[in-house]
Amino acid sequence: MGPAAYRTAGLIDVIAELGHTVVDHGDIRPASLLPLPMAHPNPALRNLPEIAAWTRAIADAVWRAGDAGLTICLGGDHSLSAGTLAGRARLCADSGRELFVLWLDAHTDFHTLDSSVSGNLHGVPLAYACGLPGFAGYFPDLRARVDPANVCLMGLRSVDASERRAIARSSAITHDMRAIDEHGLAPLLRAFLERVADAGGVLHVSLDVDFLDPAIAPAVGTTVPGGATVREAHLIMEMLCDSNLVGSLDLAELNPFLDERGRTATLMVDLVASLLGRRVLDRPTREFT
Ligand code: B3U
Ligand code: MN
Ligand code: MN
Repeated sequence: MGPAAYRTAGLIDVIAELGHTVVDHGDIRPASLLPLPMAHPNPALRNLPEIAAWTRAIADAVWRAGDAGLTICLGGDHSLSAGTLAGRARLCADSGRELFVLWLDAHTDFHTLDSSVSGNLHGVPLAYACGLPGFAGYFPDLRARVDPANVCLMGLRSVDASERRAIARSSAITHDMRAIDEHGLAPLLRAFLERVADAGGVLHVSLDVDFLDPAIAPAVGTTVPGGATVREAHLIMEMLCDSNLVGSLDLAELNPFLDERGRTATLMVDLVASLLGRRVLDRPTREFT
């Protein structure tokens, strides 16, 4: 229901009104909605064959969409990013551009199929895309992986013990809410964007609704208090717009059943608008180029 809620909240018109041409590829479906059952030693895993089929379909669609414009993927829970990252990594491998990932989330989503305790596969997409072990034979083989050293996670405030160890062992950059409170978002993000720019890279942004504080974004199943404010979230999107580095965006975890009069969907649409150039005032110079 996420894509329908974004369409109802006016996402396409908002983007078009900012002067962009929108090509809507419609809702993606896996080749078969009845995938064969898959046995896995972790009995907790839920909907494994379905998510594997979705991952394949989304990766193919993202790869076919190409890298000419900015690809926006509407979810759906965060397992959608297993597909989008696989597709974007393949595109980058084709073009020789280096892929960077900004992961905006209360969670790291860095479980493997073996380590997941909840069995919810929205907890694994980043680990899969980074090529952590244990996905072979279940999820589609990656044509190209994401280099964990090119990943920056922001907004963390709920990390399982095994994920905490795995993310610490990886070379991903992690900014929990404490880091944001101590330093502010802007310098942390600016440092990462400078790295992307220096490498001539292209950035994929994965925005989980639970990055935002539940008081402003209630429409998500895994709310965690203490999230980003409206102002922090817009600042990120404005800085990303100024950087001109973003090639793709995921909007993940919106659950319209949990929304209050569409306010979460509307906020997410407003954030996309900031990313795509909506401004309060014109700025004489770009903050970051
Ligand atoms: N790490 C927990 C919680 C979680 C991850 N992503 C979301 N929730 N949305 C898990 O279930 O794997
Ligand atoms: Mn997530
Ligand atoms: Mn999350």
